[in-house]
Amino acid sequence: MTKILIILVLVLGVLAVAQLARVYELTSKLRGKREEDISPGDNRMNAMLMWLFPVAYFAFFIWLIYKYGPHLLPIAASQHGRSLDKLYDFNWVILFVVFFLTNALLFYFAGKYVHSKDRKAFYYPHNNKLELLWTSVPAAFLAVIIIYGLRTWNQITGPASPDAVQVELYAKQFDWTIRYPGKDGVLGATDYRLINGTNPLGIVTKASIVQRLSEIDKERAEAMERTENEILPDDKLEELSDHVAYLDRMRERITDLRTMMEEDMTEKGEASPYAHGADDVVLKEFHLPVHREVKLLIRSQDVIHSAFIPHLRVQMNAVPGMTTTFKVTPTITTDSMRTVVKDDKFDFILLCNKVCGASHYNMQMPLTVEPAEAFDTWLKEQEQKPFEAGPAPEAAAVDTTLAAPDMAVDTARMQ
Ligand SMILES: [Cu+2]
Repeated sequence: MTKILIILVLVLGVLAVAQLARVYELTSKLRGKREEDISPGDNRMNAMLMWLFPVAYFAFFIWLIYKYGPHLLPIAASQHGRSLDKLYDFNWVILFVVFFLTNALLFYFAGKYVHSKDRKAFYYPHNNKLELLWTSVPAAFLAVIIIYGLRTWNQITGPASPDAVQVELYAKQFDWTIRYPGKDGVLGATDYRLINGTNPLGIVTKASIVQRLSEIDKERAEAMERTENEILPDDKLEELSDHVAYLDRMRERITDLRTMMEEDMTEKGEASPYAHGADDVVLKEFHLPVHREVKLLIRSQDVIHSAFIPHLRVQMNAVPGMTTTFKVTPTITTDSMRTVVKDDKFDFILLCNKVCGASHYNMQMPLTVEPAEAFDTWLKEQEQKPFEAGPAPEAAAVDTTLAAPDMAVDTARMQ
């Protein structure tokens, strides 16, 4: 209601001003003055306004910075975050100086050279020295901005050191799953065909392959039984036979994957990516060590998401079908940050920064940054309950059409 009233007042105000202008026009006509005649008084008033306007303009600008400045990015809590902020501030300083200087001069001269009958404009068509000056000075400034920017960019996007801690951020609609490499320090290979309730990232291990195959066989047997023992309409029968064909194709591909894995492991031994999945730790909790370089490996299961940790100045797309990376060294622990921002409940946060669907707004996870020793202890605790996707590898027979494997999986951790 208040809004409607404000709009009404504004509209009436505009109408009133228009009517006043009309009255002024008519009185000028009555006094025998031509409408386009501009008196020296008019000119002086305009010149004065030219000087008054920038005062209001700059005051408003400074007020905006004061009012909304604190809503820009929060304190940087990572190494590259600080250099990024320095670059950002450096650019702002240049922009502010140029903005105030050019606008101040623009309005000052507009007011100073108010029209005067006794003054004639000075004809000054060209000056090579001036041209050179106003081309080279901005060019030099731009070169500095670009070189400084590129150097910072290269530092941020350069390769991570080989002993950086590997952490995988796995995005799907609409949550994050975190994977740590376990004792061997290397993340194992993954394959989407192995994704199921207990192996949400599709980690390739002998056990997970056996489990997935047995699931497929069970599903196939159920479908076959229905086809043989139930009286079903034709379209339902067709649907079931399509499904069986799909399961057969899936089984073949997973068997191929197993062959590939076995060959790779025989050939490369410990260097094979398939040799590292069994001890990977999959969690719904996100911890990072302070002052230690971390290499984030970012993947997506369905659509494009974006991993965004504003305090760490981390942002990288999560693209289905590929792994993107971002290296970061946190510099402030969660505890120290709580003291800095004077909030006991403060947590760093991992957000999705791509509108990825209906619950995008809620695709977030708190992040705990802790001292390196505390992180190591925490990770060891998680390793005590290693992620297992099926029976122990030695129990895995090639023929998996038997009973469903014993699912000794800590599913509670996956919730
Ligand atoms: Cu998302």
